[in-house]
Amino acid sequence: MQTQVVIIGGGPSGLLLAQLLHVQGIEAVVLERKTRDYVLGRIRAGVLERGLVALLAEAQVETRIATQGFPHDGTVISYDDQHFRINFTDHTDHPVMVYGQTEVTRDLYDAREKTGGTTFFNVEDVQIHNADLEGTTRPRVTFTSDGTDHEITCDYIAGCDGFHGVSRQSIPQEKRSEYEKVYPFGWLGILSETPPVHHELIYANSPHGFALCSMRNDHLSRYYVQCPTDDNVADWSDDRFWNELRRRIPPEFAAKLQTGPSIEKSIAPLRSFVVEPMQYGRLFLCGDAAHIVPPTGAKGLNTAASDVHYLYRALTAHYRENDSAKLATYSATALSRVWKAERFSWWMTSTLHRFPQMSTFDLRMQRAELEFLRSNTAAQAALAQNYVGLPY
Ligand code: FAS
Ligand code: PHB
Repeated sequence: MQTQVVIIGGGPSGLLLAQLLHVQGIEAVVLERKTRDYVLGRIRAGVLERGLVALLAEAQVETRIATQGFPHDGTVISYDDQHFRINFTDHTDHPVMVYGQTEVTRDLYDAREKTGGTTFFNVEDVQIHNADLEGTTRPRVTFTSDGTDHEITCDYIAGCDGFHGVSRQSIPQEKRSEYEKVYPFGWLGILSETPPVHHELIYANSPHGFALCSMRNDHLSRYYVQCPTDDNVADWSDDRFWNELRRRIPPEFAAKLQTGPSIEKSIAPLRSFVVEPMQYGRLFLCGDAAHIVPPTGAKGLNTAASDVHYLYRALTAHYRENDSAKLATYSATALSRVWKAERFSWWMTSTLHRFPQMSTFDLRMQRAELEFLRSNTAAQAALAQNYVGLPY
């Protein structure tokens, strides 16, 4: 089999890239380890930056988000007995869009099926060959799907297979540098068919730990509480979760909280991670295959989108204008924005969570950071610019 671009991974990165390339008349084959339904069953991100919303329009999948997405002009931040609002549109002229990653992925799969593009599901033993060879030797990807062996020869490979995929590992150890910070806590998240406690998100730093009140729509809420890394989700009854959430958010919101049975409940570990470079010969990494952020800044999915923007733009210049300069500088260009997203996610996590063994001085520094943010317009503008999305 031959194609122009093989995309390993059928999550949001891979599907968005495939759809954008299709719009430009560039052929791609997508390889996904799981089934479409399994991928759609993952509950993950909920907040889209303006850049991702624009990319979805460019990919011609903006119809549902235009009617079912919720623009948010700000967010609430609370600490101790204070809370205040950051106004995104005052500082940036842009809202963020609340629209679940599950729906983004669903829209992209629906669009992919309409294009008739080739997608292999249930793939196993994916291997990348000749990605680093220059000259006329073309890269190959071999794999099995439903018991049949396959080989695809291509021009380029996009590694969109997430943190546990094969793509990053296909870059020789001696050719890559990895940067990592593992946080001493996780997030216990639940989804409940209840009205959100507030019409905007609430990020709460409380003496009992971090909490986040989010949503998917007017009758589907998404909540998180910081928990120890070794907690077991089976030990968290719904009642225990709701009681813990209540005591971490301001009383005026806690009093309005409508609870109900959880329809999804899971614990996610938190880490910061970046691999450099994000390319090796004709293999290009996008999204979680190259970097991970703690979800506090809502940057995971959105930084995957900016990688896809840079790679799509580079591949289009190559195929449409015979200009490969952007391909050559993809890693440096993508990493420049990746590191800014890493910084913001680390800063939001450090400012809003209670770390084990925090000294009284550490606690005062955290409160001073939040006091400065509450009282300083420039500080609020900086948060707003990062949250709605730095320019591509
Ligand atoms: P993904 O991991 O989404 O997709 C990679 C795809 O590749 C998967 O479908 C996988 O099955 C497939 N794959 C893996 N290995 C393969 C192989 N060898 N061959 C073929 N396919 C292979 N971000 C936020 O902004 N907010 C959040 O609240 C948030 N919550 C999260 C919760 C969890 C538990 C996790 C794990 C992540 C969360 N994220 C969140 C980050 C998340 O949204 C990612 O940034 C986003 O899924 C990145 O998309 P992809 O790069 O496509 O990677
Ligand atoms: C979510 O709605 O899942 C969500 C929103 C904002 C975050 C993290 C997760 O920072």
